[in-house]
Amino acid sequence: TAAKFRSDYRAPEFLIQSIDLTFELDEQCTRVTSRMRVVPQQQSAMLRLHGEHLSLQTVIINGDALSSDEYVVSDKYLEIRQVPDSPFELVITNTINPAANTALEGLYKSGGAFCTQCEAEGFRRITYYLDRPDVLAEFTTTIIANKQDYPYLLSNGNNVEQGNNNDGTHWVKWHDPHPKPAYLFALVAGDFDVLKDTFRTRTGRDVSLELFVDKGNLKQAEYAMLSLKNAMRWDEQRFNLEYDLDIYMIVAVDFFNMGAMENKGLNVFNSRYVLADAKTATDQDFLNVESVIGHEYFHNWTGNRITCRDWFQLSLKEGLTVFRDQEFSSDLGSRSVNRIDAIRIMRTHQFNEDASPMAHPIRPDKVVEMNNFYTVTVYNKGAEVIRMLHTLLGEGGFQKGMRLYVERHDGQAVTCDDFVAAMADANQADLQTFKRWYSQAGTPTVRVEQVYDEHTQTLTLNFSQTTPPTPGQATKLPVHIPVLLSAYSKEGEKLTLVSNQLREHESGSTLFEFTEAQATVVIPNLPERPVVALLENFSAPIKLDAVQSFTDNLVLLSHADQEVSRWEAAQHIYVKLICDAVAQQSPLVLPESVAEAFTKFAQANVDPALKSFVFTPPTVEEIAEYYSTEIPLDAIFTAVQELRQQLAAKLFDVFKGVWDARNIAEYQLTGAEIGQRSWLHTSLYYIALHAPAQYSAVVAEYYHQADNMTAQQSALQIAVHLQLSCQQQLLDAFEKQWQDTPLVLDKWFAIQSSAPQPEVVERVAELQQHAKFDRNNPNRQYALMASFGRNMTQFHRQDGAGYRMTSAMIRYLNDKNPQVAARLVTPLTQWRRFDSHRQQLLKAELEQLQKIPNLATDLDEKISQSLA
Ligand code: BAL
Ligand code: ZN
Repeated sequence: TAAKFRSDYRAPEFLIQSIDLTFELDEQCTRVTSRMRVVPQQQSAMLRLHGEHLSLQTVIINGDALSSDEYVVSDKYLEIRQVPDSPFELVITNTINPAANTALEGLYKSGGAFCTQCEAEGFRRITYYLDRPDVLAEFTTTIIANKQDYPYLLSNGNNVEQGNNNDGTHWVKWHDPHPKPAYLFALVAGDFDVLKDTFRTRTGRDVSLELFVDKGNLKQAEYAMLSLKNAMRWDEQRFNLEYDLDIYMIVAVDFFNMGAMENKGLNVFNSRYVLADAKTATDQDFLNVESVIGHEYFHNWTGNRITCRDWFQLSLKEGLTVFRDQEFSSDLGSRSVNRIDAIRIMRTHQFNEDASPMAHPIRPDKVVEMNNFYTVTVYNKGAEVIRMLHTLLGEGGFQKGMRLYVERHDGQAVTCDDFVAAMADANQADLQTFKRWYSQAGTPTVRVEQVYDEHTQTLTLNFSQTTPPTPGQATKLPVHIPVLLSAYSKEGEKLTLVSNQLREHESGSTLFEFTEAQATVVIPNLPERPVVALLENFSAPIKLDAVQSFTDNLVLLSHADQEVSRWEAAQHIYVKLICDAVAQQSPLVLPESVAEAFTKFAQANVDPALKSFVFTPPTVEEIAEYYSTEIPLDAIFTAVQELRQQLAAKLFDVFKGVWDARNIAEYQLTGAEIGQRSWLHTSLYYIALHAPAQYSAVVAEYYHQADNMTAQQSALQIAVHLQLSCQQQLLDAFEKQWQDTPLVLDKWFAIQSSAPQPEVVERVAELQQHAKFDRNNPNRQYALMASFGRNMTQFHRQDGAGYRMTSAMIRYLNDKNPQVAARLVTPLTQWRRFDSHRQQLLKAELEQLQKIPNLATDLDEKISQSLA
């Protein structure tokens, strides 16, 4: 399949002013009638519409039916040879087969309901259209269906008319007054329970809120509704943005490739981001619901009102909206916890992608299959790029930029350049160098050398930056890096840093803007060598290469102002211990000084959530990113295990103290309680790791008395990942209790496939045969197979069994659901980074996959890129 290039963008030759759609819903044969007003933009006789997996029936222009020699239908397009050069009416009728749609793009069945997914290019599976985001039309949608099976018929905008027919069908007509691209179209038909509420906007308009869930699940929708109202209020208060329709609907479905979709006025959600109660959802699940509900709501302005000109600009809406949802969660909950979570995603998953054959800038230049670009790079690195703008401009400057962006571009389809221009113009800022973050792939490494001169009482910081080559980008330019830093005395007092190269920052840190390949920062008036916290709050998505002693890091762990900096200090210590053990091929030993300081920290009056993070060392996957070639996987695994064992042994009394002092009250979803639970479970993990025989029964008892899923899941995971003698008993109990609750059973699958033991490969193979493992349900695949793919040590087991099992599943999914298949192939594509034995096995597997007849473009792009 041919690649598309960003540089080839051309404005559309035709616009579609309005589209009036009628759906006669039927499982196997839904008829779609589309009446469009087409407006030619230039002299151009031929009109080419997108369309895939459709059966065309009729084409009518200005009332005249075309004969079949007046158009050409291929598997991708409908080309009408001759159309008028002034605005005309085009009516197209076609049929589709929703029941056969296992790819879950376009119109499909999820359980008993019809639903749609059109982003990025799914609308072309519904009808022939100009399926590109810069064609914005006013949509009217009429849905006709059997009333008994489908009492709710939903689409975007407002319900303007409805009625009954005398054949058992009924119909509803929806009108969306806001012109939108086709990817924001949605239709849902089914029978649901509905949770209703209202939200009064700041200008006093009442908006109806409706949340549709499977029958019997109403209670589990309450938290999502609360989160929606919080999101609506927050966007008014922090971003000055108000909702613009009279109704906002959310539908939860079980079969969904993504997390959720921001269709105008009618979000469709993967049920895992809607349904939550204490019995079935963990603390993290609740937080995820809040964040995804917020994310989709925030798209109403950043994505829907202002959309993307073309799909290369995806980060325009996604990076910005992730930034907005992160800020929402941080304003409502713990800012530090949210930041640490975001940093961990960057270091494990995004750094990995940036070092992979699919590395791409947040604004890609070349795309074969758009579905392959809904990535941690576009989303999470994209959000980090927005966060850097926020750091550089401050909250006030950033909001000024946002206001100008909305003022200039409301109702338009625009580019990342337009966004940066609004930020620059509103602040008279020069962001030319900054824009390289949009065009360069790869993770920059920033090296910092510190030299302290006692005589002049001066600290010199020598900065240098390099970005490694990535596919298609051999050489890189320096990027504009905001470096936040602070300094402390040995005793932990904060020092003031004054230099004309630095400025005070609203975060409490000092800001250095590093824009060249090299820079030297000289800071005078420091009577002693300071302890410096560098890249505070992960102020740029880079790898920091700076030598810092354990002693300095321990000062920061105990005294840094910001919790994130305290956590970072512990992480630096862990990384150094692990990498040194790997390099020296010697067992990892936790130095006494570190153990002592960690003990003090664990007993200090510190937020338990932070303690829990500090005692979570980096994963194997994260450490792997410190190696550019030939990842010493087995040695890293051993060192990480040794580190955990050392922590467990040397701090056993501390963890036991936390456990023994536990005070288990009734479950409450407050920040304080979440932090307490997390620290308690971390402590239980360590004592069970150190004394498994003694604590197996304790873990089992804790499991059985638990009244909430957070405790239940933690106990089960500890039992399984530490192979405690109670593990089978708990697995059986969990399975029995939750076999009919799919979202909870997913946890049971995921815990087993992410276990660190070698037998996990065989176990996953067995679980594929489990009666509840539905290969066509993306959530089941993500729980079992995607979790396994992230289990780096077992996925890469020496004998290649993990590779073979994964590629067999990819083979099955190739023509069933290519999007899911392409997600599973990612860990195979990184073959170049392993030893020659694994390289051979991986490469052979990829070469076999490449030969699949009718290989999906999603897979073809990733495999070809990897083997190139
Ligand atoms: N637009 C796809 C789903 C999301 O990012 O919200
Ligand atoms: Zn999004």
